[in-house]
Amino acid sequence: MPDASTEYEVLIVGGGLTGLYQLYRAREHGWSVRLLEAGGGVGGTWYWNRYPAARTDSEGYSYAYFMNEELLQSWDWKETFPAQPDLERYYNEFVDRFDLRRDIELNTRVTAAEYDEPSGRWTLRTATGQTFVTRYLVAASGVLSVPHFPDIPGAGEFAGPVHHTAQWPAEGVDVRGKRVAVIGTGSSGIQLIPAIVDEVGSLTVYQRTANWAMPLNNKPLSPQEQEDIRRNYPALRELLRRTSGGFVHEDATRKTFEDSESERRAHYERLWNGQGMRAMFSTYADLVTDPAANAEFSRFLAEKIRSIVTDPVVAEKLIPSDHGFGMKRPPMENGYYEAFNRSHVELVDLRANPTRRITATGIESEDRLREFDVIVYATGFDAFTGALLKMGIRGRDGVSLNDTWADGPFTYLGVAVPGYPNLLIDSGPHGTYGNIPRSAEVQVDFVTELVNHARAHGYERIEATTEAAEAWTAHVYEAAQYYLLADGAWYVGGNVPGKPRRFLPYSWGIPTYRSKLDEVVAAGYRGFEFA
Ligand code: N01
Repeated sequence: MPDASTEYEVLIVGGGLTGLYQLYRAREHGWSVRLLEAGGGVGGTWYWNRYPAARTDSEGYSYAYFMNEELLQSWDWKETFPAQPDLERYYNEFVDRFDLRRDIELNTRVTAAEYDEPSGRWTLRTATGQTFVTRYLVAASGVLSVPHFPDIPGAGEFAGPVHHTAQWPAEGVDVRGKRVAVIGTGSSGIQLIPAIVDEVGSLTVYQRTANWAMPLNNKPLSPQEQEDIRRNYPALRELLRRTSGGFVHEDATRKTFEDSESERRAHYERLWNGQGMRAMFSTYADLVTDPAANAEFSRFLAEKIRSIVTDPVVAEKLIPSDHGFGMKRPPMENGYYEAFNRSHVELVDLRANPTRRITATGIESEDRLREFDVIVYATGFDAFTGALLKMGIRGRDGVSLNDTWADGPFTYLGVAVPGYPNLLIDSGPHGTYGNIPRSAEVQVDFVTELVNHARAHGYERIEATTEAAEAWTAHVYEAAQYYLLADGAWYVGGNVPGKPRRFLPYSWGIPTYRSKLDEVVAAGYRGFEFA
């Protein structure tokens, strides 16, 4: 453990897949670096989200780190969509293989980060009372890393165990024969519900907004498929660089009504039977831009839900009425709809039957009190800005980032904020977003070269100009206008009461974002000032 006076050139906050990759790059370039991680282990999302059946909906081989051929060749993806334990193992193996662990400080949550203008240094304080000083503060604190707990009256009164999917205990939760409530039907709830349905005594699902889920269609990978994957990494890398989300799914080029009804139907069926996020990218080019096209696909999905869920009243409740497919990030499911055919599963529609309060024994709704042994919050995250705004960041003149972003984030390229010199953001608002390792590597590589540029020229300070940040922030919002978006989506801040409604990620895809960064570099880091 470093003593209080230890100073680094770079401190990375966050030991998830983004921060670990940043640490790898930092090492490669010989920076004096340390990584601070709040959790007791590495892996970020894949350390915290240990709920049953937590897994990616990115094909594992597209989710790998691509910068080291030996690493690529030495890891076998056992199933198409790896589960949390496999991914946690992957990040631990990565850290050990490249001897990164000696630069990682676990159980170290940053609670304050203050910039000192005269020295050009950031001082970080942690929840455990440590102090670190650094020239560059690199935030890799994640976009879905701060769990959101809804403010329900009486929430602290429940006498039994209460768990959030994103803070699932490592020893697991015993739900066998128990009366379990799950609040929330986003990707986490939709993965969890079928995974525990066989074990619980009863399951009550509290749904505020129905969601469009499609089958994940996960399957084990045979030794032959694994070998093919290892051989085909060069081609895969090119595909992932080309597709808008950095997924294996090609972006659709045809529009919905260019196909006849029967062609469309056949295409929709193929998507339903396909794997992962394919429908999000490969349905039709106008899926999330043309309301009629969107309604067409959503109608198809509604029919699917009606065909699976035997109780027509429950089926109608499970069909979203306030947004079409893709207007929110769609969850991928494995037996979710079927779970509602089980006699011990109840769906509580919170719009028709709101929660009054939580009591010592259960959840009291308008109609009645339901008693439980365990309550699970699957209520999502304070996305994109949550982690940064919880870090106590103060820039020049002690100005708080929370004040600077009171009306929503203000950034240049999602990487830098005027007034916050040497704060560089690897994962946050206004940056690129997609298959996370693929979007993260673009941003991390840019930040790495930006710091290298400053080092090579003997600069000690990097800061975005206000004009550049104004133009980028306006561009992020303008870019999002082309898409059909659900009001309550977490990527517009709609899931957290009081959060400014702003479109949070950059929406024109990873290749476009990468080319914008390339232009900035080619123009001598236009929009940045160095001193
Ligand atoms: O969170 P969510 P999540 N009372 O925000 C409900 C990634 N991920 O953890 O829609 C009652 O999507 C809320 O209702 P509403 C993925 O990117 C990926 O599920 O706001 N309910 C919603 O139903 C995903 O999109 C995987 O009306 C309340 C739910 O809680 C992102 O993480 C797996 C409420 C939250 O859904 C977030 O997913 C898991 C309240 N007061 C996560 N407040 C993969 O498969 C909120 N809710 C890769």
